[in-house]
Amino acid sequence: MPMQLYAHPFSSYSQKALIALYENGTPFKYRFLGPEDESTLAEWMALWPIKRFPVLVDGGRTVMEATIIIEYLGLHHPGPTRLIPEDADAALDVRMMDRFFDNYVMIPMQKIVFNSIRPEEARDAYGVDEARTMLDTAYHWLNGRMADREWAAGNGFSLADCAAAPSLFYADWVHPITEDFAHLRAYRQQLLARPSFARAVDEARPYRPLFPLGAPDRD
Ligand SMILES: N[C@@H](CCC(=O)N[C@@H](CS)C(=O)NCC(=O)O)C(=O)O
Repeated sequence: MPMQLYAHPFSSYSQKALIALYENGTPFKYRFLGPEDESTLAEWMALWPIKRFPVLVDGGRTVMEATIIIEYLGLHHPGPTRLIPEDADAALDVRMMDRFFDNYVMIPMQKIVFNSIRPEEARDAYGVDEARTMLDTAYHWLNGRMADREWAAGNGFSLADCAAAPSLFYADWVHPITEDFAHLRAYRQQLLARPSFARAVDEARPYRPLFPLGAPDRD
């Protein structure tokens, strides 16, 4: 029985895990979470009552959280692309940047998106302002960091870049990375050119009309 990934192609955290699977050509069964497949949805909700995806099932083991899924793949299904360095100290940098992208890019980006689909009276303008300020600060810091680096941490493509790719992809849609941040824009383009992420972006293309704030005509 191959591993199974409960995911949706348009979901940023699903893409993060998919990049790791595609990097290494790891075989898995895509358990597509869509409203038309109630039984897959029910299986996923039974596996993870918190109702967040992606979720990976490998034999009797259920693994939640995109970062931990990538850590699990590296331990139990390693491939030619090592996404977490063997050296423990170098691995700290990778994990630090993974946390950075989740906490300070992905979460504020999602806050802006989710706010837009709330009923008008439940919207949180203050929270959205805070999220935009956080993105501005994150862009500024990242732009400096990426001035003399190819990838977010270490010398090669890593878990940190798996987190960076979808978070910067969607963050730029909701809060544009302006021309002031040339290094960060170049890094985002480089991520888009990485075949594993390009595949995830292509698979998600049909869902762009569903983007609540309107998807731009690019990328
Ligand atoms: N911390 C989780 C976050 C996962 C997450 O928020 N996934 C989104 C899809 S991108 C989700 O499940 N959304 C469903 C919802 O908010 O109801 C991870 O790293 O995997």
